[in-house]
Amino acid sequence: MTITDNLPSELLDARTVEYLRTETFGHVIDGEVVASTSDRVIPVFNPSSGQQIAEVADASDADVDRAVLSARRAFDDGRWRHLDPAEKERRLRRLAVLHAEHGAILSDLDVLDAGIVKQWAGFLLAHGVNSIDYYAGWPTKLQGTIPATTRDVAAYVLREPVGVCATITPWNGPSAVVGRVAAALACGNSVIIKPAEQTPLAAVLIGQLCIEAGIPPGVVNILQGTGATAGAGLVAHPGVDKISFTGSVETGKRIQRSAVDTMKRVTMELGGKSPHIVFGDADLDKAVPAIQQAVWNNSGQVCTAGSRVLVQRSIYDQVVAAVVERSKDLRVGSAFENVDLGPLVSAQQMDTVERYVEGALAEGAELVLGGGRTQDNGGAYLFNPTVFADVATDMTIAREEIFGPVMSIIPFEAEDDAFRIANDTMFGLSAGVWTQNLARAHRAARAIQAGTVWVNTYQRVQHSVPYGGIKQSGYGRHLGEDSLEPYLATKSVWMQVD
Ligand code: TXE
Repeated sequence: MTITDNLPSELLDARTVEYLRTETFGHVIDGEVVASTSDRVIPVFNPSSGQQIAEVADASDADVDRAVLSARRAFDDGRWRHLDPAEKERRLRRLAVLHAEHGAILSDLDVLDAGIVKQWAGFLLAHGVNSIDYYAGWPTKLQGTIPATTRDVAAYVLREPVGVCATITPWNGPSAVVGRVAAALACGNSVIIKPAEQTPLAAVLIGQLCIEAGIPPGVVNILQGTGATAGAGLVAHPGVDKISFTGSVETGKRIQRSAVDTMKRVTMELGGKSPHIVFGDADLDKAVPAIQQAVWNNSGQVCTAGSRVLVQRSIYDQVVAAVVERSKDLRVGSAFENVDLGPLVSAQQMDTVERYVEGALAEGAELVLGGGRTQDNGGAYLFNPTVFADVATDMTIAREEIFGPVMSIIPFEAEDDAFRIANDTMFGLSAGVWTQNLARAHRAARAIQAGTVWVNTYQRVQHSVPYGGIKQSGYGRHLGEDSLEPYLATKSVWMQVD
C-alpha cells in the first residue's frame, strides 16, 4: 500500500503518522507483511475530506492461495492448537494489552478510513480489548464430555478446533474485528482476516500485534482485497473450513450459496431494521435521548441502529416534538472535529441514503427534520439527522436497512399492535422497549422476534452476553459462550473395554 500526500497528518497522533509512513500495507502472511503478487490496487478514502489517502493491495488468486496454505500449515502442524492452554491464555492476554497500548493508533485509523467519530472509536477500542480478554480466559476452560454408554465400551467426546477460519468484515468497525478473531484463536483455530476494502488500515496492525503477542506466524493472516477477489476466493477455497461473515444480507446469501460447494461452516451477522418501542408509560427523559442515539450513533451505520421507532399514540406528538427539538442542533461534520454525527463511509453510501430519503418523500412520508446532505463543519459525506413521522409500515424506509441517520417514527395504539409491527420485518437482529410496567417488559421480551431485546436501555454490549440475529439477520453468535460453538468440532472416541 502507498500513502498519498493527502494524509491529514496534523490531525493524527504522531505515532499513527509514523506507522502509516513506515508500513507497506500489503497482506500479512506467515507473520510477515508481504507485497501482493497482483498489480491491482484499491483506492482508500478519508470520508471526512473525501480525499484519497492511500492505495491498498487487491489480492490475486495466488495471494489467496498463499494465505490459505500458510493458515493450513500452521493449523496442521499444531504450532498453536497443541500449545499448552495456559500458554495460549497468556499470549491472548498479551494481545489484549498490546491492543490497548496501540489504542491511539487503532482509533486514529478507524477515524481516518471509516470516518468514525472519536467517541465511537474509543468505544470500539474498549470493546475490542475487553473481548480479547474475555476469550483469553477460555482455552483452559474448554472441555469435552463423557456420555453414558453400555458397559462394554467407554466413549468420550472431544471438542476440537475446526481448522482454517476466514473472517470477512465490514467497514463500520474495522479495529473491533479483533474480538471475533480472539474467539477463533481461543478454540485453537487459524484465521484469515479479509477486511472491507474501504477500511483496510487497522488490519495490518492487528496482524502485527498478534505476532508480537506470541501467536505463531501463519495462525493469523491478513488478506487485503475486494469482495469479488479476496472475499469470494476465500469462500470458494477448499482449504478454508469456516467463514464468519458480517455484512449485507445480499452478500451473505451469495456467500452461503458458494460455501455449499465445499460444505463450509458459515456464520452470518447481517443487517437489521430494529424496532425501538416507546410505550405510553415510558420514562421519556431517558427514552428520548436513547432513541436518538440509537440512530445517530456512527451516523446510523450500525447494524443494531434502532431505525424504526414505534411510539404509542398517547405520547406520539410529544415524542416526535422532543426528538426533533433535541436533534435539530446536533453538530454534523468531520470525524476529526468535536461533532455528534460524523460522515458516511463513502460517496456510494451517501448516494444510497439519499435514494432512500427521496423514495420516502415520493411514497408520502412526512419529513419533520433534515432530509439532505450538508457541507457545514468540513466533511465530505455528511448527512443531516433525518426524521420521518407517520411512517406507514409498508413504506420502503420502514422495511429496508438504510445504514444512515434516518429515523422512521411509526404510531401504534395497543401493545399487541406494537409487537405485530415490530415483527413485521424480514430482520431479527435487535429491538428496544421502553416501559415502566414490569409485566409488559417481560411480555415484550418474549413476543419480539430478535436476537437481542433491550429493555429501558439500548445498544449495550458486553463480552459475556451473546450477540447475533435470527430471521434474515443471520445466525450464529458473537460474544458469550455460545460464540465458541461454531469454532469447535465434536469428535467422539470409542473404546472396547470388555
Ligand atoms: O456490504 P457487503 P457493503 C449493510 C448496509 C450497507 C450494505 C452494503 O445496509 O448499506 O450492507 O454495504 C465482502 N464474497 N451492511 O456493500 O457487500 C466485502 O469485501 C465474499 C450491514 O459494504 O456485505 C466486505 O469485506 N466477500 C453490516 C464485506 O463482504 C464479499 C455492515 C461486506 O460487504 C463478497 C456493513 C463476496 N461475493 C454493511 N462481496 C452489518 N451487519 O453491520 C462482498 N464481500
